[in-house]
Amino acid sequence: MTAPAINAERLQQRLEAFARIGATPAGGVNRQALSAEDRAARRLLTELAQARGFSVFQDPIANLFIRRGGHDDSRPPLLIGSHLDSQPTGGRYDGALGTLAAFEALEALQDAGLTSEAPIEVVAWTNEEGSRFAPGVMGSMAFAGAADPATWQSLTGSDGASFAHELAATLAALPEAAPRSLGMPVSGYIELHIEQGPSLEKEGLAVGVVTGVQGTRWLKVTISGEAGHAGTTPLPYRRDPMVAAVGILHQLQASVMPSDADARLTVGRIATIPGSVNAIPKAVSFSLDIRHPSASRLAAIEAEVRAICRDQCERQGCSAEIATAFDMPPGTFAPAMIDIIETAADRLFLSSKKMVSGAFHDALFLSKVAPTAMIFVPCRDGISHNEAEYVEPASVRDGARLLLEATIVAAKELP
Ligand code: HGY
Ligand code: MN
Ligand code: MN
Repeated sequence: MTAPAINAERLQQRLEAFARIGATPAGGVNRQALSAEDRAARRLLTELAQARGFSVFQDPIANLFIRRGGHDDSRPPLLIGSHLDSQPTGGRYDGALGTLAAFEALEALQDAGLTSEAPIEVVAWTNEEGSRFAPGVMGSMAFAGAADPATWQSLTGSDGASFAHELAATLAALPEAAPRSLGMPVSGYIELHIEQGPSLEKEGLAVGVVTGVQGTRWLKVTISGEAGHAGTTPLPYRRDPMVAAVGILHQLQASVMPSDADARLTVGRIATIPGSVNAIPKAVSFSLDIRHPSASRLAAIEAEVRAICRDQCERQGCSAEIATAFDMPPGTFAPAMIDIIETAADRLFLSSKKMVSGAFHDALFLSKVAPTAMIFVPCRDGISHNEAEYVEPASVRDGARLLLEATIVAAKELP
């Protein structure tokens, strides 16, 4: 079966409609996991699915599935999709593009009166970002059996919300979605996503054929010292956790990072307790997001972080507590699925290159249970996790065309 045309116009309108859910004044979206905005986006997708006669399911971690049957419904479904949750000041394409392009693929097949061999299911994974509730990729991790959602029930969000409460509210908000148990056999998974980096745009390439994902580790560092008076406490008498924290971060950025061009370190959050202008803090906490394509280097960087924390704390008479909030080892995708995507890109005359993803994705956990790979499209200046995130309509169209083309082949060829 050759792929029918996707309706680029309709997809663009869908992207705009979803961008209005959680829209921020600067043109981005704030649609954090399991929030009212996330629930609104899930509802809209469910209503679009019901209007098409597709069936809708939800599993216990609120992963949302939209199913269109195939010629042989006894076969495990091919999953295509991404996520609908966003960063607090996120862009309108991160996650939404892959989810809505997957839905467009189902619509295009239906409009053309074509039926895939295996059934196809569009999936919106719960809490890919991990920003409100850590860790990220919760839905796909649980689906792949790599984590037990019961361990997350007592989590509190960055906004103080209860994970259990927000999950229950999200599940209850979609009674139309038939409940489904966690995990199921899947014939394959393809995810379309923006690159969130500059290389495709710089090299003038239409798409990226993603062969794997680098590793990610999130640490929460809490430095404890002694609270004191800002005016009366001479410096030598202080045990100031902020001085230790600044020493740690300076040493990491000045010595550890420059020694390894493939390493990435980000401090996205820092807080002091009690947070009073005129009191030496009792404690300082900060997040560390560490990335590397190599698992051994990731472990080595974490060991360096721990050694530097010990050393800087000793100098300041402070102590450090380091908790691992997320540990996602690097992974590689299935050659069979990579090949399906690459040959489909050639068939569509879309210039492409193979590449590893700098961002983590739900696809990494799906790759543990089914042949999986990803498609990237360029985004302007490689900007993402930023309200200015933008994708040219031509790239939206190319990514969706390639997703549909590869989906039809995978739904036929994968067992
Ligand atoms: O942080 C990440 O890599 C993903 O974009 N959430
Ligand atoms: Mn994403
Ligand atoms: Mn993201």
